[in-house]
Amino acid sequence: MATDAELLEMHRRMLVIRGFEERVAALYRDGEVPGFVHLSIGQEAAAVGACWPLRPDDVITSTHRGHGHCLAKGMSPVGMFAELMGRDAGSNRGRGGSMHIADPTIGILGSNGIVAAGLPIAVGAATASQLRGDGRVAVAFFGDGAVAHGTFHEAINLAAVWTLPVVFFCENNGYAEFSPAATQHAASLEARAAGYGVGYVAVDGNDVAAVAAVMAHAVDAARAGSGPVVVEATTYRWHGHYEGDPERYRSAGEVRDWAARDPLIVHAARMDAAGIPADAREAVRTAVARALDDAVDAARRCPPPDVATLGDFVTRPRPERPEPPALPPDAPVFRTMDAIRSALEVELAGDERVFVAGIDVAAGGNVFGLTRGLHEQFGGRVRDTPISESAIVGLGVGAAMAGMRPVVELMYLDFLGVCLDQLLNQAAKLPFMTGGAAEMALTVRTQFGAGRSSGSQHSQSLEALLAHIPGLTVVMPSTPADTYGLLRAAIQDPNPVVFIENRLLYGMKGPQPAADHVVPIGRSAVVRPGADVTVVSVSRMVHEALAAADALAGEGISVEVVDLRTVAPLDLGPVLESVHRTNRLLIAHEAVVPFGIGAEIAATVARDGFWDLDAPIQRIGAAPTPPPYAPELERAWLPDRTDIADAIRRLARI
Ligand SMILES: Cc1ncc(C[n+]2csc(CCOP(=O)(O)OP(=O)(O)O)c2C)c(N)n1
Ligand SMILES: [Mg+2]
Repeated sequence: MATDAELLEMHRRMLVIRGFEERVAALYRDGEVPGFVHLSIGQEAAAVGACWPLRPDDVITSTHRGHGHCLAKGMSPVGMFAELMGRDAGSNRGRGGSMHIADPTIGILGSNGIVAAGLPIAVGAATASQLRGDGRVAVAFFGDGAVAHGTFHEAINLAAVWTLPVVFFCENNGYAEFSPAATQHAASLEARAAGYGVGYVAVDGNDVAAVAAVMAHAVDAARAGSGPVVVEATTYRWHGHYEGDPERYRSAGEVRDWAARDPLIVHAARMDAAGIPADAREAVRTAVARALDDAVDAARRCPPPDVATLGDFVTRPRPERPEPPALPPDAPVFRTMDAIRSALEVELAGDERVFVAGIDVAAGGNVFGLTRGLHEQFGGRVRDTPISESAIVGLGVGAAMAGMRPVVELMYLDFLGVCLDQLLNQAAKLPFMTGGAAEMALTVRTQFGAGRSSGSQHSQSLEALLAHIPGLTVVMPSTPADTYGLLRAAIQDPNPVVFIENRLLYGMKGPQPAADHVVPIGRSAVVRPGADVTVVSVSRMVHEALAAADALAGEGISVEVVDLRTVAPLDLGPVLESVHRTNRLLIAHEAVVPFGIGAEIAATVARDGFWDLDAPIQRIGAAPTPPPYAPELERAWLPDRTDIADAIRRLARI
């Protein structure tokens, strides 16, 4: 039973949310708040009750309708008003807005404009908590509409399999946008929870004390290690889906019924029953109103961000590192696959925050045998996941936000297609959208490689897709030593890094560097000096370019080969310097030519002063079709050393 003081505090917290959002509605109407606004007026009891038992270091993930959650978890209204007005002093430095309010320093890992995206992020934070044994619980807020999303399924299943301390808190307000819940789901949430082997509790989401009591139990149980639980709070929103919604979908009778159950009315009855005097309640109301009016005034006085800071918070500064010394000629030899395994081993051993997760990376040691033995050595820090790529990348995002350095594996680069949101909208954007507050030291290891009839869905080189996303770092090493040094740098990097290996190189041998070999990210390298033609390449194609250069040396054509090593950010300094001497440029990659990274390189080289090149810039890549299966077709599709040599000859002759 809540004490009188607790009931009064619940009352105060709900009034803060109600008053905050009423003011936001007015500010939006008057044009002081731009963008989209989704208000939760009518749902205050769910937000306050759900956060009631949380410790300051517990975490929440929220939704597009998240003002109430953030206030209930402890954010100050002034920073939120300033954010909504797009001010530099806003909670997200004016980079987030209503749908993205966050403050990771007090456990708010973000409201989210993507339905259901917060669930795997909460799972990641809970994984961090489980690995650290710090007793933190994650609460994932979501709406009834989110239950239809695949990400919901992946997140809840993973949390159940790993017995994670997460409470999945559904605010069932009866609608997803304009669609009644009955048209969206054929089974109840209770039945679904049972299907995942997860506990379920229903609660009147408009009764704050009831929600707080249910959540106290759920949070305690999760903290004690009993795994995830689903709480479904039935509630109702008074405003439209968004401000300006014509609201054609609800009946007058429905609105009347819910009016009697407004959370402030329900709680007033409880306070009446407890004998809490009216003047105490009124004093709270007056104080809240005054504080909110002051907060609006304070936010109005804040200036907008300086436009000169537009580029801030996209990428965190990387550790300054020198290029490691050249490898001695008598260095021992190792394979690319040894490089990956030993880089993971060294980072796991050296940093408690590092963990590895993915499909069959633990007991099975990865389908290519890359992680064999690491699970035996590091236990739960090397863990198998279900086949749930959104949850795999999402758990990496959430764990990174919780301060870990996750290394998650996407078995094949092509599988990007089933989890792109977590890279595109979450990992890449959260540091920016939180004004630099979100940690995102995430590494996504993956591999590709055509040439072995793996077919259209297991072969493609998709780095340009990733490099086109501001905020992502994309690394594609070509040698065992670079693989070792760059993977270590990726894991240590404060930014989200997609580390793309070429599986045809796994068995390739090369000199093994010393254990402390770390290669700086974002630096290309001249791997063969030459005078007549510059060839820029990446990953396995570097070796094809080198073979072509060898063949052409006999014909008197001297070829300089540059290995990009990192695709984003591109380091074109050595390329420009080289082209300045050779005046001829060929770019060779395994990806299809149109819209590939070759286009970006060609445009930059052309812009930066080489209009008097001796020949037009040439690009070589795969034909613009999906990767074919038949070996004959695949050979015709994929460029090789012969194609590169032919292109160089043509360039050299012009
Ligand atoms: C992945 C994705 N699909 C669609 C949308 C558009 N959209 C935003 S909110 C919403 C309805 C969500 O309903 P629910 O989960 O019940 O939350 P509520 O709005 O009721 O709080 C939709 C379809 C989106 N933002 N993200
Ligand atoms: Mg809803």
